[in-house]
Amino acid sequence: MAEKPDIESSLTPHVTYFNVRGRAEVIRILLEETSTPYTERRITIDEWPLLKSNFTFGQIPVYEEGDFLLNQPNAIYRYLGRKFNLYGDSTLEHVRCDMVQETFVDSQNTLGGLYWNPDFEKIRDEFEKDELPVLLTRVEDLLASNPIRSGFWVGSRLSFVDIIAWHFLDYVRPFSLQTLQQFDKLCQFKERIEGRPRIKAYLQSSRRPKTLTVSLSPFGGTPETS
Ligand SMILES: N[C@@H](CCC(=O)N[C@@H](CS)C(=O)NCC(=O)O)C(=O)O
Repeated sequence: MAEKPDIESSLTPHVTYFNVRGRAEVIRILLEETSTPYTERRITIDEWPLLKSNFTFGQIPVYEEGDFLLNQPNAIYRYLGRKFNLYGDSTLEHVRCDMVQETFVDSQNTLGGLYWNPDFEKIRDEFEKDELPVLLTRVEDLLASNPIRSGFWVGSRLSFVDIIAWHFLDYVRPFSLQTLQQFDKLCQFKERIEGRPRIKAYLQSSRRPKTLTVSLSPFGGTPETS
């Protein structure tokens, strides 16, 4: 007897987040790349204080398929990797996806911490000169360590961590394009991902939020980052 699927895969995903790229952007791009229709609720920063307590962890993004509800963005990304068969082709590739994902959790936290630091303007130059090149060197070395050398982060084809990596690089771009441009392999990777037809169409569409973060952030909520 065929096993009953534990999640009804035909249900339309629904994503709740702010009207910014932030932690929902990887989710949106994975849905776009896989041509998956989805609906969204984009909460304004003014609405948020009243709505926060309605969410289990008081935080978003939240991903839903009918009654199935997921919190925690990295769990959502892994779920979509499994759902769309974008999680490597072997146990080794699967675990490399996990390792790459964790690397970008750390990298994103480093940069996110900077963007939200009230002393952002004071520490910006030093971070750009000293810390960012070290961070990007590590990240580029990790890309080069894929034994298949496919230009993807894992194995020979797209996986969900490529979208995470792309999003991180796009998060660096408005902060310091000139630093990013010193890393050829990262730039080539970034161009390849954004050249994929469905991703390209999304990036050019009005569906895409205009800023990285909400306007409360010292860096990220301004037209500089659009
Ligand atoms: N544990 C999650 C939490 C997700 C999260 O931090 N969400 C933020 C937006 S990016 C949020 O909901 N902030 C509003 C609040 O905490 O009131 C993570 O580390 O990514």
